[in-house]
Amino acid sequence: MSIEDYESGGKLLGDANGDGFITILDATAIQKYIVKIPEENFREDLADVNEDGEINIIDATLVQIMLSKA
Ligand SMILES: [Ca+2]
Ligand SMILES: [Ca+2]
Repeated sequence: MSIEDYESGGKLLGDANGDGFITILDATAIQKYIVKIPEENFREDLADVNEDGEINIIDATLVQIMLSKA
């Protein structure tokens, strides 16, 4: 997905740091969130990639899978 998708209202799931792109930084942001290291601009709604209501290592792994397919 592109920044245009994001701005048109589509949620860019996985964009945990809210910069409009899915990168390894988003997986890192989720991992930091899990161990309770504060992350600036962390987007809890976007970090829950599988939308199960919890932010955990599965979501970080899903971001990494998205990256590996890109
Ligand atoms: Ca991002
Ligand atoms: Ca989740």
